[in-house]
Amino acid sequence: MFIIRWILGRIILLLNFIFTPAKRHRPAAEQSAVDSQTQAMQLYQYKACPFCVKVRRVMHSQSININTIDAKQADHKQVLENEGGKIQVPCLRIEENEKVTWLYESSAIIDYLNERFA
Ligand SMILES: N[C@@H](CCC(=O)N[C@@H](CS)C(=O)NCC(=O)O)C(=O)O
Repeated sequence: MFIIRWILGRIILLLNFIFTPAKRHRPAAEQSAVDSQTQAMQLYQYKACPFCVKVRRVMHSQSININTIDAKQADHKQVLENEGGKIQVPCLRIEENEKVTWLYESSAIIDYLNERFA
């Protein structure tokens, strides 16, 4: 089972690489405004998870630069479970006005990013 999942994961990464979407180019000032907002965000994810790849593709195509956190690492997984509420990726951690929101579900994350930055 592990080996099948591993192979599928590599195929997803390969296809993602081959069909990398074009990147949006914003004027420098606009991009820097977006970057300053996304500094307060972190994407908890697995490298080869198809739902995470889906979110990363939107981030790439919209030039949304969000720090990614490898939730396979025990310490990060613990934080995700303790603070987010469950171990499921992708999960977007958003820190705003000293309030932290953990947004689960790839479609909800994509809708949120599109609404804010697309
Ligand atoms: N409906 C969710 C599905 C996410 C999902 O199933 N993620 C898997 C990884 S591909 C997961 O987090 N599994 C829990 C685990 O690996 O512990 C979404 O679209 O984000």
